[in-house]
Formats: sequence, structure tokens, C-alpha cells
Amino acid sequence: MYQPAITGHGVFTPTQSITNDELVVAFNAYADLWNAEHAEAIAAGEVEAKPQSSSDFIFNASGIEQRYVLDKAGVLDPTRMFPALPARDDEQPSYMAEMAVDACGKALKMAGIDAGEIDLVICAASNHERAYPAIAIEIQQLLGCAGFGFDMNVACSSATFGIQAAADMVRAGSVRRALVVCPEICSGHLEWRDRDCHFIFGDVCTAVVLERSEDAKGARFDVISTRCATQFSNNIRNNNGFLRRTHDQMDDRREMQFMQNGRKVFKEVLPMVSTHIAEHMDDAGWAAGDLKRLWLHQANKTMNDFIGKKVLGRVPEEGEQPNILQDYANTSSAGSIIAFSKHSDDLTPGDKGVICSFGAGYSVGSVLIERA
Ligand code: CO8
Repeated sequence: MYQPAITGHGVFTPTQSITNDELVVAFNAYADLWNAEHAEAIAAGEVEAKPQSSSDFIFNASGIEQRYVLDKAGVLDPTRMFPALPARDDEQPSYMAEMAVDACGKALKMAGIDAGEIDLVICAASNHERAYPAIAIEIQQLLGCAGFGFDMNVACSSATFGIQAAADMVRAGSVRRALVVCPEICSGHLEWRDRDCHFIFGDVCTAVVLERSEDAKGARFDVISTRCATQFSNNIRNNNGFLRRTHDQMDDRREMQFMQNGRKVFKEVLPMVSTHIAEHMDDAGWAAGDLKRLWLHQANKTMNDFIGKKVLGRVPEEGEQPNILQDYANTSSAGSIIAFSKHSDDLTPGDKGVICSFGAGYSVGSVLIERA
């Protein structure tokens, strides 16, 4: 058995961003257009008028201030309200692979290794651009990695489940060096015309390199332990799938995009996650006082404040549980890795931390790491 370690990480951030104010102006213009179009039905009481969104609500309910997207113009066009990402022909790289190449390049550079030394690529994300061939294999080919690649999807928990899979293979010796990459184009499966959720998501891609601790060329985080758990729930759901045509249903139905019962998610996921982290740390012999940092899934600031307080047994101090959701919004599986990537350089040998993601499934994954 070999000790696995994280030796590199990288983030691809799109160049375009949308502030809450810009988003709300577009949404309200869309709502006005829709209400004008349905004025008669609204007056007759047959349908309800679409209410306005507000920046204050968004910030107070979520902590989000802005989000990055691959295409701003399409999202903010009140007559369109979704990104314009022209179809690419089969000879061009897919959007997800293109983002991945950037994030992986940064992670490989930090680890000080060539792509050819990688023998596993896991593309772990909450949606994949096509059914097959796997995006991971395309990334493998674009980068020039050896070995094999595969896609996996555990929604927001994809990164930690992917890290567990890669770390286990490094530990067992079936692979020597792995990339776990999370290209999230959440703008493509968010319903921007739904006031309850139009503000939640953004686009990004993260990558981490895992290899044997003994092979590390620079600073590293040893992966001490990983734990994944799932429990079926319909409260976060997207019904789009390959059987859509066979259901004689090609219309743009609402449930073919991201759907959630946010309040229930809040109530049910919080205790699941707090207990999961506490039990995982306990089984590893870690006390709350041993913990230097908590890199949590980035869905909601109040959620993270609650989990941080439960895990540490007190209100986290400044920087102990860093949030990036104010800048990136919820980026599904990538959120906890962005937090880790941007807020881990200052840790010194012996410092311990937990990366934890949670979301649809329900699913929760935790990774206990120690700076070596
Ligand atoms: N502007 C103004 N008012 C609004 C708006 C708005 N934009 N939206 C809602 N309101 C109103 C509501 O209508 C409601 O009014 P009333 O009280 O009159 O009914 C009031 O504000 C309160 O609404 P909510 O109860 O919905 O508001 P909350 O305080 O619960 O906040 C949140 C909503 C922010 C969604 C919150 O519930 C939350 O964050 N919940 C947890 C969500 C979560 O963690 N989800 C995980 C999903 S991520 C995941 O698993 C990945 C899935 C795959 C990725 C998909 C990518 C697209």
C-alpha cells in the first residue's frame, strides 16, 4: 500500500461574470415581457403574474454576490435567458474538455510533472456534455496522459467521490498518478427564468493531482482518509436524460433543468453533513481542536456557517472555513476544491484539514488531509 497525496491543484475561471444587479435587471425585464404577453390570462386570474427578483434577497438568502459564466450575453438576454454555446463539430474539443485542459495544466505545473506521467483521468461533474466517448478520455488525449480515463457523476459531491476513487487506486498501486477534474457548466442546466433559483449557479473547472506521497516533488497534502455516503432524495433533481425522446417528450419542460426544494434540502442535508464529518474525524482519531481548516461545498453561506459551527463546536474564526461562493456562486462539485485551491497555501507541515462536498443524491463526501 502507498500513501496517496494531493500534490497539485488548479482552477479555470471564465473571463465573463454577472453581478446580482445585472442578473436581476435581466430577470425583471424577462418577467415584464412575460407578464405583458400573458396580460389577459393574468387579468382573468388564469395564471399568476411573474414576480420580480431582487439583489437584496439573493445576497441575504445565499451570500452570493456574482457568478462566472461561459456566456454572459445569452443569459442576460431577456428574450433568451440561457447561454449561447454554439455546437462544436466532432473534431473540435468539447467545452468541458477545453476548461479541463486549462485547470489540469495549472495542477500539473504545481505538481511539477508532465501530463505523460498521469495514468488516470477522472472527469467528475454533475452533468456531462455528451453520453460518450467519455469526456475524461478526450481530456486524456488532449493533455497526452497515459493509462485510462472515465467519467463519473455524483452531482455536487463528484469531486470528493472522485478523489476517493483516485486515492484508493494510488494507495493500492493500480495507478501511480491521477487527475481528478471537475468541469462544471452549471449555466447550461440552470433555469434562469425561475426566480427561486436563477441566482444559484456559476461555471468553473477545478483539477487536482494525486500521486504517491513518496513521489511528490514539492509541498503536498497527504490524503489520510476518505468517506462517501448517499441517501436517495427527490429534493434536488434533473429529469433530462437519454430516454426523453422515447417518452414522446421533446418540449422544454421545467423539470428537464435543475429543480430543488431548497428549504427541505437545507433542513435535511445539514444534519447529514455535520454528523458525517464529525463521525469521519472521530474514526480517524481527529478532534475538532486538531482542525486547521474546513473547505466546504459552496452552496449557501448560512449552510456553511451552520456546519462550521457544528463541526468545530464554536463559531469558526476568520479564515478557518473560507467561502468563495460570494464570487463564484454554487459551482456544484468544484466549489470545495476552489476553496481548497485558493485557501491552502499558508498551511504548514502537520496542519490538518477537511474537504467536504454535499448535494444531490443526497450525497456527501469528506477527505481528511494533512500538510506534509
Ligand atoms: N427574489 C426575491 N424573492 C424571492 C426570490 C428572488 N430571487 N426567490 C424566492 N423569493 C421569495 C420566495 O418566493 C419566498 O416568498 P414567500 O415567503 O412569500 O413564499 C421567499 O422569497 C423565501 O423563499 P425561499 O423559502 O425559497 O428562500 P430561502 O430562504 O430558503 O432561500 C435558497 C432559498 C437560497 C435556495 C435556500 O433554500 C438554499 O440555499 N437551500 C439549500 C440549497 C442547496 O444546498 N442546494 C444544493 C443544490 S446544489 C447540488 O446538489 C448540485 C446539483 C447539480 C448542479 C446543477 C447545476 C445547475
